[in-house]
Amino acid sequence: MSLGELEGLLTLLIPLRGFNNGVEESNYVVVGFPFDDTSSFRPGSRLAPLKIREMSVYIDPIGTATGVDIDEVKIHDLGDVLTIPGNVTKSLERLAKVTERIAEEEKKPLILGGEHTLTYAALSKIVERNEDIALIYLDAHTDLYDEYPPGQRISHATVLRRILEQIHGLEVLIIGARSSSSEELSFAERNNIIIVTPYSSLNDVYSILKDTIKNRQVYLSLDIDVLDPSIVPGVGNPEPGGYSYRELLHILSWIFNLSKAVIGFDLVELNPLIDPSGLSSIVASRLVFDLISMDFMKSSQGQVKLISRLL
Ligand SMILES: [Mn+2]
Repeated sequence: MSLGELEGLLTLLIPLRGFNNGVEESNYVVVGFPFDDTSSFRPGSRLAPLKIREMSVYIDPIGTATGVDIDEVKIHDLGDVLTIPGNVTKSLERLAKVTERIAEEEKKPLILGGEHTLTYAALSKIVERNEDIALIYLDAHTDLYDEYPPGQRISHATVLRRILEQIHGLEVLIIGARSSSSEELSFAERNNIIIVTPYSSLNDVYSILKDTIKNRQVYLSLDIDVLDPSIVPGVGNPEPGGYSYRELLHILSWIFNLSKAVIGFDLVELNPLIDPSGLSSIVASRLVFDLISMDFMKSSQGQVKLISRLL
């Protein structure tokens, strides 16, 4: 990848875990999108990419979910997109351009938000290069408002609606939602979108995932507020009743196993400003490692199998 083409669009203070693998040898390309211009409640997620990288230095390289040593995986950190605070359109255009370059090089993008609005820009470029994708959208919220707040068409509460308007024929499954509105639910009903709540049994989640993915390629969009706020209090719009970390990892492992491949991911909505203990940021960092580790396991061993005994 020629970084020259992206000159002026990126900045990097510290790379994830200090990884300095070259882009050519890496399968995974991390990029941050420090953007929270349309946060409806409590802004601060623009600081998440930096915080996730900071915490990534302090956690151990092997997570017991997969047993993969993250230090053995080739990961390149491109840095953060230089967003323009106050200019939503231009900031999203920049992310779209960066994502397009990553996709052109056939690398897997892992985008660190920032708020959920980024999925609109990133996914549009992924879809251009890959037909027949299922979008698995893990989120406490349904993000299907037409305008939120009224007058704002592009925001983290409207992002999924904008995606569905722009990308025709995209199969979407929302998992973990426990907060919505009648406006959003009637849109979902009109568009045959299935919304699975955390009160559904995990067996049912597996069946619905299987019926939705049908061995296709998947783009995985993970709002960290899908986890319970007792583990991740540092989010803009917390909702009780979320998944435990272990439940989430089981669900993620099924997504990897049921899909032909996961071709890109984003992790959004961590807000370090309301995370004084650092817990939420540490969970986000571990989740980045677990996502990459599961993808690495699927690519190298054919399936993800969570480890019940390490030794
Ligand atoms: Mn959310």
